[in-house]
This record gives sequence, C-alpha cells and structure tokens, in this order.
Amino acid sequence: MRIELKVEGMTCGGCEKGVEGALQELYPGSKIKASHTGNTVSFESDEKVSVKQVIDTIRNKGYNVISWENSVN
Ligand SMILES: [Cu+2]
Repeated sequence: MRIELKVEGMTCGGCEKGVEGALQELYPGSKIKASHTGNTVSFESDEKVSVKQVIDTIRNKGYNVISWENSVN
C-alpha cells in the first residue's frame, strides 16, 4: 500500500525525521520519506495499514495534513 500525503508545517530536517520516526514506529516494515521543501510525506508498506492512523500520527506530531492519495499495489 502506498500513501502520498500533502503536509504543511514541516520546516526542517528535524521535522522530517520526527514524522518518519513516528510512522516507522507504528509500521516498522514501511518505507517513509518526508520532505519539508516539497511539503510531502510518501509512505509505502507491504502490510495493510490504516490510512486514518497514518494521518492521525502526522497530525499528532503537530503538522497539517492537507490531502492524500492512496493506492493498493
Ligand atoms: Cu523542523
């Protein structure tokens, strides 16, 4: 499963690491890339994940999830 999110509020590499770390903890086998310059978070996992949980985790870190697209592959 892949989720591409538009996220506002990340301002530096520390923000990126914070988001990536929180998602990694939740889904240890997943691949995550956060970009504060692109305002994006890319999430990819072989297991089935809860899109809502991914969004809530990012929001709980204090960032604003504007939109997202997910696809099962
Ligand atoms: Cu930061």
